[in-house]
Amino acid sequence: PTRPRPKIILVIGGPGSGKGTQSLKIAERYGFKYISVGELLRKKIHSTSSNRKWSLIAKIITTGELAPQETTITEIKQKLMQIPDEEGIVIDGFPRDVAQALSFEDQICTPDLVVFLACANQRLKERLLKRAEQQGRPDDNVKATQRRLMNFKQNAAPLVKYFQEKGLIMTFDADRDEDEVFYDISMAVDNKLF
Ligand code: UP5
Ligand code: MG
Repeated sequence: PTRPRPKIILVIGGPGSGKGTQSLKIAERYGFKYISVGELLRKKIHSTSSNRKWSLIAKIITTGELAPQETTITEIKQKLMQIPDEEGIVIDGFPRDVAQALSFEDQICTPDLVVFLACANQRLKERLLKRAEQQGRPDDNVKATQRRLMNFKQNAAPLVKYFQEKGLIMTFDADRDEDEVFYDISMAVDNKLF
């Protein structure tokens, strides 16, 4: 018998929409492997500090812009190769735009489900500000946060439309308590994937 195809869930949404929070809950409930693409890039930057290409990418990310698409996809591919075929996977924070979505499909696969966390801009700002006070990622400064929000605003509508036309996306109101958000996501995943 052929092996079961791994289930792949992509989680997208604005900065601070709860992608990390909800992806980890998905991973825990369904026993999926968790990949945060932002984290993947940040780790790579730390482990290759003297490398020219990666210092440039560090600068890009610190200002809130997107890393080059091919580099990002190469990193994702490498990570996926370490995961056994039969394991489900939840990918946090990818794709960021339609070009990346096309490239993912082309080079990797069609996802089984795209979870879109919809949240008001003002709420995103509040959450990022709060997190910046507690931990502070290099891109949690005021300027970079504005860029991240702007980029998201620019790219989100076409990206959501793209996945809508493929019947792959489900939108969740992420402007609620995180457990309420997850309850709805888990109902949807139960129905669509199991
Ligand atoms: N929080 C979460 N849910 C809440 C809720 N329901 N109610 C109240 N509070 C809630 O949550 C953010 C904060 O809000 C936390 O403090 C949390 O407790 C609270 P989190 O789950 O961290 O949200 P998330 O959407 O993951 O926010 P994050 O800041 O990580 O989003 P970004 O999209 O900015 O970050 P990411 O790591 O994905 O990307 C970072 C950068 O990497 C990008 O800007 C880009 O430069 C680069 N990148 C690429 O170039 N390409 C990629 O494909 C991916 C990343
Ligand atoms: Mg995150």
